[in-house]
Amino acid sequence: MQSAFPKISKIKFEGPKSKNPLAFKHYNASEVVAGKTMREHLRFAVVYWHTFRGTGSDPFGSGTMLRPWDDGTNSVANAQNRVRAAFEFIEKLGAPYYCWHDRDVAPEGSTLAESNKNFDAVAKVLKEEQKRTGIKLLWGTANAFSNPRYMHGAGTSCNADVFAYAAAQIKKAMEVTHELKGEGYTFWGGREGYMTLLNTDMKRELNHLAALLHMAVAYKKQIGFKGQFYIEPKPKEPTKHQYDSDSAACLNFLREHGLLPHFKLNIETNHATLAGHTMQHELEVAGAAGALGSIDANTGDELLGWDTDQFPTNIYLTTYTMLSILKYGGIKTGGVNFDAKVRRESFEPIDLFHAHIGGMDAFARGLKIAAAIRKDGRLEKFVQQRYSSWDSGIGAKIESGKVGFKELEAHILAKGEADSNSSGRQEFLENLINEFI
Ligand code: XLS
Ligand code: NI
Ligand code: NI
Repeated sequence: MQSAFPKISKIKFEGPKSKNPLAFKHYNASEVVAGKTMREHLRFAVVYWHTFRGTGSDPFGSGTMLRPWDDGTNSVANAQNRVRAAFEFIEKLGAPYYCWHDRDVAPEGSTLAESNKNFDAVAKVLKEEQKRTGIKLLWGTANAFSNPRYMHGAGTSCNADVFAYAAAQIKKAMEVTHELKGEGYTFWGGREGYMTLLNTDMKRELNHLAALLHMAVAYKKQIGFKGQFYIEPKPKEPTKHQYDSDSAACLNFLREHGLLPHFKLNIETNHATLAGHTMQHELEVAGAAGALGSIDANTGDELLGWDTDQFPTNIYLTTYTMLSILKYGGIKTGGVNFDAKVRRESFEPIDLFHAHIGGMDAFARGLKIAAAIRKDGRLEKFVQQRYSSWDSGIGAKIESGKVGFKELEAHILAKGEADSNSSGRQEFLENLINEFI
């Protein structure tokens, strides 16, 4: 196959003074920050769906993307060719990982058997390219939402046959993930929610979703797949309400159904926005529960209000994201996965490089800034100090469960009034963050 990006060579780190749009200004893979290389901290992943299957179509117009390596057909041969183009891109970019949905990499057939056969034929090439380049699969997932059969959902469909189909499709996607040594497997509930409660038995649907995930856990054991399972919160779109609406809802669902030990969360920035939260909020909710697994790094446009999946370039966003990630011990099995797409107007192949380089540099800066804030220690010390009344005396007794209402009443009766409060110093802290940006 001819080169898909003949005019572009391996993207290099040239430092902050470089004016070369095809060079990293901040992402220096081998540079050590807070005890680990940037490569180890950030574990960047390229998504197959937006980057290699995105056409640029929107509800008002057809595709715009120029992708010379793609013959536009739905053939297996074209899908295999596309794999080579994808790996050339990822290799030149220098991202260590990629992610896919089953139906992004291989065309769906007219039966499940045919789809599985197509998938195997393309997976063979994925395996060859992984071997050739050393690029690894961060996670795989099944697209159980695009085909019309999934109109009512997959695991939460009112149609039991559709549930069975989804299970079969997920089974195969897990097998291929395992075969390609994927480090994880993600569940995003594409249409697991409702459009109207008038036709919905919510309790039954949620029980079915839990049953599907329990089957996945059991099958994972059976095939010896050791990768991490993730569930990806999103509040709406395409449905009016998705059951996995945010980190807290996912954690509650997993806990209620005895699934929490088997899952971590894959948190996406634009989904946090749609849920009316910040990314930092979602990361903190997951982190506090020991369930921070991976991130889908993108950003939305707050004036548009849908999942626009833009590349992240906002340094405050990446700084706050990395502050929370470092606080909870860094990314372990997951990665910084660019679930993001170039704009419809950015239709040339080179735009894919600009987009990813910008996202990687923004995260490298966020990492460096967050590490510097942590090293400085003032922020952490402030928070410690703010809670110091819990370190001894009555606070320590409450935390260790040694006292109840009666003892607390006696404590306050003896003092007459609570000790005075101190300022939250929000403005001081915001200024402190700006010192580092
Ligand atoms: C859609 C989701 C999806 C998942 C993978 O909004 O972000 O792309 O990441 O199914
Ligand atoms: Ni996502
Ligand atoms: Ni999304």
